[in-house]
Amino acid sequence: MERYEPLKIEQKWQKKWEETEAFKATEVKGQPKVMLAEMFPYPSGAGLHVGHVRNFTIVDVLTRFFRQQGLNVMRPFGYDTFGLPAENYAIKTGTAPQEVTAVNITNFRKQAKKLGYAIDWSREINTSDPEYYRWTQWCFLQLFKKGLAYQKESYQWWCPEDQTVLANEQVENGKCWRCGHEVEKKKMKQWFFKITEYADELLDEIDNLEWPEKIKTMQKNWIGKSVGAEIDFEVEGGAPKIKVFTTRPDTILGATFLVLAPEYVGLEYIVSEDCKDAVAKYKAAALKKSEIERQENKEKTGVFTGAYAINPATKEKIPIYVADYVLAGYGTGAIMAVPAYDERDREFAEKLDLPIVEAELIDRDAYGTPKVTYRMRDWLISRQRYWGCPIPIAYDKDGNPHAISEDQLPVMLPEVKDYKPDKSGRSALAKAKDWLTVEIPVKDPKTGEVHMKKMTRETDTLDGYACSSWYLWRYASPRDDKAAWDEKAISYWEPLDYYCGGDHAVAHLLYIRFWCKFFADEGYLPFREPIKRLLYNGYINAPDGKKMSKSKGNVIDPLDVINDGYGADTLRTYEMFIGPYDMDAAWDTRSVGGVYRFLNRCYNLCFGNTSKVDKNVVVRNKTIKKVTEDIHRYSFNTAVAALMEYVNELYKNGASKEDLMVLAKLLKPFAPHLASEMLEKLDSDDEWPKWDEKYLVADTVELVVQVNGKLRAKFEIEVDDLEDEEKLTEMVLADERVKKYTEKGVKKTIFVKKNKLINIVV
Ligand code: ANZ
Repeated sequence: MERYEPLKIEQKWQKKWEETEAFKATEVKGQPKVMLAEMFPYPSGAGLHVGHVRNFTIVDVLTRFFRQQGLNVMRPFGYDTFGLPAENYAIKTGTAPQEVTAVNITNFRKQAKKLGYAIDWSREINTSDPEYYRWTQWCFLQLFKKGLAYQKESYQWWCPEDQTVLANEQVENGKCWRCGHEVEKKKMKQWFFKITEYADELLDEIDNLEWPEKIKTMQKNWIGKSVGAEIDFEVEGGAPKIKVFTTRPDTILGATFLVLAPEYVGLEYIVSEDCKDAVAKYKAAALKKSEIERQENKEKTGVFTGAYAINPATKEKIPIYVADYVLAGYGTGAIMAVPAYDERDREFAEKLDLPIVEAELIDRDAYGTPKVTYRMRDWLISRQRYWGCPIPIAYDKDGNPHAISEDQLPVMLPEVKDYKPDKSGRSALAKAKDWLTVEIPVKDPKTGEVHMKKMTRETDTLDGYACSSWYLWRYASPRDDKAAWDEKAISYWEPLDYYCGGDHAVAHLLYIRFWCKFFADEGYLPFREPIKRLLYNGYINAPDGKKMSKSKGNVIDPLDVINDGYGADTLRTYEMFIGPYDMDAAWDTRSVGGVYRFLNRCYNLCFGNTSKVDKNVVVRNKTIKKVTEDIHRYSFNTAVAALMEYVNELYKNGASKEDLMVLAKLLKPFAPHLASEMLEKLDSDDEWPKWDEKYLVADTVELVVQVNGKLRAKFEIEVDDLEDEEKLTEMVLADERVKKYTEKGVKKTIFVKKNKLINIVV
């Protein structure tokens, strides 16, 4: 008999699948479909890591399972390629991100193929491909036309040393990641998507999704709907009124001071002359803190503005403070402080020795206009970075933004040599002088005539999340050059049935829902929720339980596992066996060996002698049922465990051809190469087997009987009978096999239920 040689078998089947385009998906009217996808990866230079393998294999197990059940299945693949890592690499090395990305994609594809995924490779997409981002730009323009992409001043991290804007992740402890200089916030005009327009719908429809509860809760908290009121406070000396947002208008009698965010618009009209310096100093310090820091439960700080407001309920004069625990972007950026009822206000009052008044509660509507507020803000999408999708906008000489016309798309990302943003805070696109000027058709509002007008292009690029907010729809018709997605194809395949990932609970998963609702409203999509079911997988940690990281030197490279001779089937099966899919798990090299031995046993059983008698019909049917139901409830680890038990039984009793066919079919989603090899040997198709209930009526267990400690007989009994000691003892003592050892008379019987054992002492 030949030996199990995974690498040989895997190469053979991968070649076959490639040549026959085995996983190409086409619409078949009337045939039920399933579409599955993982959150597409960023193709880093390091290649696939064990986390990718877990994520992709979950999708693949389901893909193959549904294929074997006769459904029309689509499992596409793509790459999320724009973003900072490639750009940072480009800045450091001067290599074009386009080049690096192409190399990394080639490597990722090669590695994914080595894992034997049932991917329809004709549907591969890449967000930095002009044929793709042309349609990202089209999407932007639709939002722009409807006023849902707009510009507004906003604070950005700014490094005064490098003279450049920084992304959040480039700020480390308040310092620039590159030069270490302290960063500050600078006000700049930025582009936003108006996601808040859909806040209510995004919130209301969460409960209908088949998503993990924890993700649903995170989205709800992120949207953060608050029902409260706005109340106006007059300011002494004639400065404009201060509007506060409160969820507790009924506590107004206890409002003993007001607090404004340091960025409060109009602060300068409120602050008195002698407090100006102190306030300015405080504001400068506050701008250096992130919002997260400001919300942390640290000691409260703040300064007096020198001004007073009138509490409309008590008519009392109350002082106005500035403090960074009040955020500029929430509510109105101003609060009435009620230290008797609000914890943060109490801390602040105690620190600054301000009055705390336990006043009675009054009617909520007495002074307040009802107001609903959301924690979610509009989505800031402009980046002063090179490696992103160019925003299809140009400015006239007065600085007004105009849409690039759709037939001028894509706005190609220009080639430059130096990828660093320049000193004006603009991205490296500003250095492409030839590219900057463009002529676009503009309609004269009076005559209606269209003229070509010279304009200057936008040099900001889009946040990468914009590129990933519609990619699932591109999968329906990835080579379409007439539209972002084809109406017919998308109504057949989508919404997506299964989506798997372990990140982006609120960002990506909220943005894609927002775009879906918008494009449904525009008539481009026939559904309002893009993802039916979400599987949120856990992380794989190093053997010591710590996060894998290059610096700790504890990274396991999945390709090493394959190339060490274990093969992809072992790697895949192991990563499904490692634990419940949604829990973090630590890598265990010994257990990899265990899975490898299990696959060897499968191979040896199949290529060894088969038994002519069918002794395993009960366990076979039970295994079919268990594996089927386990995969349906995503319990992949217990499905693999059931297969291992099944193989143990087959070893004990001998395996019939039927037993082996079932084994190979059930194994195929996990170890597709080996299973294909087995099915070929058995001359069998891979149709998912069905179980016959008649073999599963009662659950039975084995009862062991000893006489004076020696094993004398075994009984197959129903599980429920373990509860009836008398009945069991009676049955055992009456059995011929036992009787011949107990003729001298039974002294006593000992029943150990836990071990399913009866010991008879004679
Ligand atoms: C008076 C009051 C009394 C408040 C009381 C609460 C309890 P949620 O529920 O999260 O929406 N607030 C309003 N705007 C704020 C801002 N920009 N930054 C920080 N805090 C702000 O919280 C709403 C409450 O948070 C509001 O109601 C306000 O304090 C504060 F017993 O007003 B409350």
